[in-house]
Amino acid sequence: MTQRTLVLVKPDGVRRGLTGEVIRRVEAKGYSLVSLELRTATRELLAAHYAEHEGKPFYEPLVEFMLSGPVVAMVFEGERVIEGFRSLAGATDPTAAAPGTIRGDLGRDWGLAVQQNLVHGSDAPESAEREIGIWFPSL
Ligand code: DAT
Ligand code: MG
Repeated sequence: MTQRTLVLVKPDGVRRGLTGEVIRRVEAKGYSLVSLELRTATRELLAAHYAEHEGKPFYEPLVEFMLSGPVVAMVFEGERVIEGFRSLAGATDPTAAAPGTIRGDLGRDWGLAVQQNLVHGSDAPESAEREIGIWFPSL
């Protein structure tokens, strides 16, 4: 089942120069890059992107963090890429994320209000479609 997913290299990943490493891992797995853009998010865009988390304790710190610098937004395509990228990314908490994953190998727990965990990946076909529409309306 060929799918598309939205991947973001978050501001911590861009700042730390890990964009290439993230792309390398995803391409090495066999997924294809469909679209890529370096951009600075806006509050409006993030409100749509993170609508499911509105009202949670980490929501405001999450939005502030995502506004703290540019992100690299990408669409990848491949067989079961939604689940596959989540597997490459690892658990949300970088300390708990398994070694071998992007977050497990490269993410650090800074004891902050929000997990600065390097990457975002859509978690289901419906969210992938919704998120790709938000970040890449022309796709
Ligand atoms: P994921 O990014 O693994 O899909 P999520 O959708 O549950 O995780 O949350 C979105 C982001 O919000 C996550 O990447 C980091 C932050 N976050 C989630 N839960 C958190 C928590 N309990 N404490 C701090 N930050 C959290
Ligand atoms: Mg999520």
